[in-house]
Amino acid sequence: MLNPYLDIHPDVQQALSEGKPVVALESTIISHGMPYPENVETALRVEKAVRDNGAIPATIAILKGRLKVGLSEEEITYLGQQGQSAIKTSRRDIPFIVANKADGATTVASTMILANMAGIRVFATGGIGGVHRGAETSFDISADLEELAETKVAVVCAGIKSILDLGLTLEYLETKGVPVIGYGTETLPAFYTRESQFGVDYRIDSPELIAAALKAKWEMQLKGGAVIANPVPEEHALKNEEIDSVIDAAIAEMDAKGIKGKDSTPFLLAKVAEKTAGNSLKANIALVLNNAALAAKIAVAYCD
Ligand code: PSU
Ligand code: MN
Repeated sequence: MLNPYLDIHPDVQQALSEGKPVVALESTIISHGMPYPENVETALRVEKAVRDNGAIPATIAILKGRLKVGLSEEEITYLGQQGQSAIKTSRRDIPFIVANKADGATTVASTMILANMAGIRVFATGGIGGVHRGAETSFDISADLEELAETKVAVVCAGIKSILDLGLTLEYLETKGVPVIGYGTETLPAFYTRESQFGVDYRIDSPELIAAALKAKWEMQLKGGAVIANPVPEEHALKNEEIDSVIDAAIAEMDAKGIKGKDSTPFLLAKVAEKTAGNSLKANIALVLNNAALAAKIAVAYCD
């Protein structure tokens, strides 16, 4: 590999050299998205779900300034124990984490960048960043959306968490030419819930057809990624009433405390987790596993 900053795990490197399917996984979800020790357990189960569905997992992070594509169990545990003290690393942060030889947990945007450096095309996570509520005055729009516009990686997620403005996020993605595919659904899932009032661009029910669309997009040199929205499994979905008031209160508290910039999303994620206790964490774990399995199937189809 020509990139002197990049360490690709040997299992991942071997799969890539042989043209076998690989699925990228992010690490902010481990450090900032879930509490320890559930975060480590989940990260390891997610890797297993990728393997069980025929692909090789590559969890991505920055450790001691090295860009890591594929982590060992020890490295995942280390990152999980750091929790919120790991540095949340998006596109703008990468070179500084590297220069400082620091540890960085990668967001969707930076995970896409590192996956692309390694040549990985499919990525599974829980939820992506988006346009925040009130963005018309705060300008808070996640760098994830810009990355989806630029970088050739497909992101499998459970839709968009309603800490965000779903409608504005869809408008932004449309402007940037990023397709939003609903896997087996006509409406955009909202992370904890299977449905929202918004439609997806394309409903596709087969991983093979999703892979074919991605291949067509990239073979004709269209830049950018795709969002594949996979609803949370029915038995773990929460009720709107359960989650809406919690999110509204979390946003009010965030505004009152003047929290903004890169701290907004972690604050909201932590508040929602705290206020909904067990059920939201169960849903979160179930949907990430479900996304890992789908991403592996898409990666397998993409390599065929
Ligand atoms: N949304 C979620 N769960 C998450 C995140 C977002 O439902 O874990 C994390 C992801 O790592 C995502 C990041 O890339 O937050 C977005 O942060 P920001 O809004 O600051 O760009
Ligand atoms: Mn932001």
